[in-house]
Formats: sequence, C-alpha cells, structure tokens
Amino acid sequence: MKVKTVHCTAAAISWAAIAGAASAGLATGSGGRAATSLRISELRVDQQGADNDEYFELLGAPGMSLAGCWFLAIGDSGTDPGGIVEMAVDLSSWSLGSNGRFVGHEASFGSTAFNGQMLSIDPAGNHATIGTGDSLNFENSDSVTYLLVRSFAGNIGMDLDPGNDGTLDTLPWNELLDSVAFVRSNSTDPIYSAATVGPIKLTSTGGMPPHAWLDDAGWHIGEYGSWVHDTPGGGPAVPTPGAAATLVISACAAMSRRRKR
Ligand SMILES: [Ca+2]
Ligand SMILES: [Ca+2]
Ligand SMILES: [Ca+2]
Ligand SMILES: [Ca+2]
Repeated sequence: MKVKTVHCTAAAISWAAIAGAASAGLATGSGGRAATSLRISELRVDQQGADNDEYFELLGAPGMSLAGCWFLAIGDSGTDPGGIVEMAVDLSSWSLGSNGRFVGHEASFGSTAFNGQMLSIDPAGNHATIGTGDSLNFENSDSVTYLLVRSFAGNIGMDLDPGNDGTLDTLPWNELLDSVAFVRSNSTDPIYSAATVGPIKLTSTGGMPPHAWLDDAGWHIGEYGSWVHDTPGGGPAVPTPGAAATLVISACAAMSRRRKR
C-alpha cells in the first residue's frame, strides 16, 4: 500500500495556529476519520544516568480498551535520516485505568532516585511492563516522532519515508489517533507531527527534551535529573477531544511539510 498524505489544501493557514499549542489530536490516516479521544499525554525519553525509567502515558475514557492500538516511534536508522519505524508496541492486551490513564514502562522503571524520590505509577492508572529490563530505549540523540495508531500492519525497521522529505509515503495503519514529535537541537532528521516538543538544552551535551507532559495549555517540558514534573498514571487534565476534529486538516497539512531543525 502506498498512500500519499498530501491531499490537504489549507496547509500554511492552519499550521501557525496550532504549532504553539502542540496538542492536536490527529486523524490523518488513510481513512481520514475523526479523531478519537485517545491521546499521548506524557513521555519520558531521557534522564540523568542510565535511561532505566523510560515510559509513555496515554489518556482517554476511563476503562477504555486499547485493543488494536499501537504506540510507534518513527526516527532514523544508521544510514537513513527519517521515517524508520524504530519501535512498535501492540497495546491490545491492555485498557485504560479508572482515571483514563495507561502507562507503558520498562521493567527497570522506578529504580532511579533523584533527590530521594523514585517514580511510581498513580494507583488509578493502569500500567504494564514492556519487555524485560531496560527495554524501552527511546532515542534521544535525534528528533523522533511518536504516533498512536489503530491496526498497525507494518514492522520495525520499515521505512515509511523513503525520500526523507518529511512526508510519510506509507501509512500502514487504519487510523492515526494522536502524535507528538520530540525535536532535538541540531538534528536534521525530519519529523512527522504537527505537535512538537523542544528543542531545549538542559544538559551540557544534549538538546532533546528528556520528558514532556500534556495539559490544557499544551505540552510542557520536564527535567533531566529530577522527577518533579513526572506524573506516570496520573496528572493534569488535557484538552477535550472535541477540539481535535477541527485540527484534522491542519495536522494533515503539517505532516506534508518537511521540518528540519
Ligand atoms: Ca531504557
Ligand atoms: Ca533514551
Ligand atoms: Ca527514510
Ligand atoms: Ca501523567
């Protein structure tokens, strides 16, 4: 299947309006269907020392099933700068907690103390270990786009953007539910989301947001050597999904633009 995402015409008009909020619920899959309420609401991709506590958090309706949903990381490979499926997590076995949250984390999650504090999951949120040990290794050396999709039919290593022009040429899923791109300074890798976080330089060497979370005001960037802003399985309210439908066209348009940082 080869599907272009360039059927939107309102591109430049809407892009500026949503770039700041960075909180679009996207629905730019091959079917172009309306966005659902399922969102990416928090991500920890980097930390001081070994990245043992990485996790992603989703937010939707309380108790909602995640059957058919996948969490994807789209980045580079050793020789190709973009569009590569770096990670694909099948969420089908799980559901959202009583507060509408789900956290996927690595087995070593909760093992690092900053200022005497360690991470733990809010008891109202569901959570699951992804793989064993230090298994979630979100890349933080280049820009990466995270997608939440329904019915993923691709595989890890697949190149969804062979021309590396910032437009995904292959969309191996039925529906794109949400997305966010973590942008690193000096990275020339293309990204594939209207919602962006970063770049920000919090360390002597890096320019990648180590952590970010979503609330009513949009995405916020957390700390590198502190859990003070982390709320895995809990946290602040986020925009209601109703707002997302109006952003569909602009989101599609944004994805057709090449963005280099
Ligand atoms: Ca890790
Ligand atoms: Ca990492
Ligand atoms: Ca590529
Ligand atoms: Ca949270």
